[in-house]
Amino acid sequence: MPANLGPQYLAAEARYREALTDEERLAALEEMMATIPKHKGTEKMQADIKRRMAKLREAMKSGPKGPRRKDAFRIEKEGAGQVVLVGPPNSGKSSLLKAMSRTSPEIAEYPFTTRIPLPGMVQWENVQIQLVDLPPVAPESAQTWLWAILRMSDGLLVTLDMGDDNVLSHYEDLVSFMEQNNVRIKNEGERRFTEKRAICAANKMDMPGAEDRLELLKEIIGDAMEIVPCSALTGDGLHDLGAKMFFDLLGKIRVYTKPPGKKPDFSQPFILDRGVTVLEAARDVHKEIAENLKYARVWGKGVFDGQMVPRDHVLNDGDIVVFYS
Ligand SMILES: Nc1nc2c(ncn2[C@@H]2O[C@H](COP(=O)(O)OP(=O)(O)OP(=O)(O)O)[C@@H](O)[C@H]2O)c(=O)[nH]1
Ligand SMILES: [Mg+2]
Repeated sequence: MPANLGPQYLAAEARYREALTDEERLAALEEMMATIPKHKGTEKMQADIKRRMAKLREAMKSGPKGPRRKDAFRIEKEGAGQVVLVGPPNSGKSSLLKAMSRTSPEIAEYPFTTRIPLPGMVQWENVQIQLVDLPPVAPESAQTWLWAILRMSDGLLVTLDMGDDNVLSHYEDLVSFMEQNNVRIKNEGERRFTEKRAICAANKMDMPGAEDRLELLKEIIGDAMEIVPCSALTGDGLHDLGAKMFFDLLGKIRVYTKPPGKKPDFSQPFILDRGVTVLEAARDVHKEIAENLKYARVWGKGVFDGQMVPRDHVLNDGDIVVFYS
C-alpha cells in the first residue's frame, strides 16, 4: 500500500472494525481522519472516511432501526443455494458480487473494506444462486458470526488475487486460519457440518503475470478444488464461474417436467441434487406422483427421446421427465 499509514491510524482502523456501536465507529473514524497522512496518495481514503462519517451521523440522527445486531448477520437462504465469498483482504470478493448480481457492495483499493455480510442474487442461465459477500477471512477481521455464516453456507467460493505475487501464501494462511476455526474444505465423500465444498475463483486474471501464477496455483491446489480463472473487472470467466457454482459447488442439476404431448416450461426448472433418481425427483415434484409412480419417459442425456426408464434411473442436467403412474 503506497499510503504509508502510521501505527496510530492503523490502531484506529482496527478499532473501527471491531466497534459494536455507531458511537464507537464514529469515534474511530474521527481518529482515522486525524491521523491519516495527508497527501495525494490518501485522497480517496480521506474522502471515503468522510463519507462514512457523514453516513453514520445521518443514521445516528434517525435513531436505532432495522434488525437487531443478533439477527443482522443471519442470512436467509434463497434460490438454488447459498455460496459465500471467502478470501484474503482485497482479493475482489465484493467486486465479484457486484459483477455477478444487482447488488452494489462497497469496493475499494485498500484492504478490509467489507465489514458486514451482504447477500445478492446471481442469475445464472435460468437459475438464481445466492452469493454472500463477507469481510476478509483474516485474523484482523474475522468475528464469531463469520464462522457461523461459513458453517451454515452451502459452499465456499474461495476468491484469490492472481495479480498478487503472494497469492499462494495467502491461500495457505486462509486455509490454516479456517482450520484453526474448525471450517475445513472437503470436496469428496461425506461431509460433516464443519466441512464445506469449495471452488476457487482465480480473480484479477487481467493483471500482468496472472497466467503464470494460475499455472502454479493449479499445480498446488488443483487436486483439492476446481479453479475458475476470471476477472470481476472485465467479466471474463464469470459465466463459467456461475456454472461451476451451480454444478460443482452446490452439486445441483436442472430437470423439467411436462404434461404428455406438451412442451416443457424451460423457465421453471426443478433444481435437484446431482445423482438424483426418477423416483426421488418425483418426490420433489409431488408426493402423490411418487407414491403411484411406475415408470417415466426421459428426453435428454444418455437416452433416446422419450425412452421409458425405471424408477431408479439417474437423471442428468437438462433432462425432461414425464412421470407415469
Ligand atoms: N484488475 C482488477 N482489479 C480488480 C478485480 N477485482 C477487483 N479488483 C480491484 O481490487 C480492489 C479490491 O476489490 P474489492 O472487491 O473491494 O476486494 P475485497 O476482496 O472485497 O476486499 P475486502 O472487502 O477489503 O476484503 C479494488 O480496487 C478493485 O477494483 C479484477 O478482476 N481485476
Ligand atoms: Mg469486500
